[in-house]
Amino acid sequence: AAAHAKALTSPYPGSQVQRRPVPPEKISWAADWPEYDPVDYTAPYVLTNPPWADPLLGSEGFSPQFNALDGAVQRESLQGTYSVVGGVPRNPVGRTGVKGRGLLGRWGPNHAADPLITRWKQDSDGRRVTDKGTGKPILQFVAIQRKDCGQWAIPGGMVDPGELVSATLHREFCEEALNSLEGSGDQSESEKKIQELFSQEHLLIYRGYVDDPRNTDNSWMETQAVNYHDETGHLLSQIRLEAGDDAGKVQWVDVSGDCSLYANHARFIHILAQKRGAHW
Ligand code: RP5
Ligand code: MG
Ligand code: MG
Repeated sequence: AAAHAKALTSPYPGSQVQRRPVPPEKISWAADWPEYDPVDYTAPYVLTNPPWADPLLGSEGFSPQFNALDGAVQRESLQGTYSVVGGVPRNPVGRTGVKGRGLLGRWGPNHAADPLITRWKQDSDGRRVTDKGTGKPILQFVAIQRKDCGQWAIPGGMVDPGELVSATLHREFCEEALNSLEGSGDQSESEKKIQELFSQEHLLIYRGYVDDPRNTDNSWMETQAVNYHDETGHLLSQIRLEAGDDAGKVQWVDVSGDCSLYANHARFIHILAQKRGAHW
């Protein structure tokens, strides 16, 4: 797997904790480093046993089944089998300078889903806009500004235990980009349009490890980024975006190489642009 970078940044999100610096050549667990001494950090809130978090390892009655579907909790990694050393799972990409769970709830993989909602950029006459340099049409995607760090990102979120990833993608988009909760009874016109968009054919853009700043040596983010595309632009033209939940702002953003986004989301957008033949 490719190395990580955001997973090495200090301070650890939401804290003053400085990660143990990890030089690039020591990221891999295969690199010998007997004196490696990561900082132990699990956010106080995670230790209060919220329903989305695991107990401490070694707690009575907690015997997680790693590399397996553990009851409703998916502890298999999209990266393949990960090592469990002395009962503690190991980040499949490598060292991060922090042990424990940081802000993450699960030991091992923490599964998320990222809905990439796209349309072609149009001018006021409804014609597609192409980039002057590359001559390729410009794609737009729905981005949110995260409340936790102020960075722009794909409106993704965690897969609840037992939840289908397709349901997570739809739910998180509604929560973060429309500020609506589905299943609230009678469907509004816009909910129907969104329903239609999510039942259309989609494109898997990325599945695997996320280079998330919250990752630790023992807990890490993984995602499935899936593209739902409004080819004509008619489906989404009347939809009013409204930020909700952990999103502070929401807007359509032009896809380009200048995108600076949370974690390695820009990489997902790059793959998306290539798959759709869009300007980057
Ligand atoms: C990223 O964190 C994922 O790619 C996804 O966008 C997001 C999920 O976490 P929350 O938005 O729920 O904090 O790693
Ligand atoms: Mg969310
Ligand atoms: Mg989110």
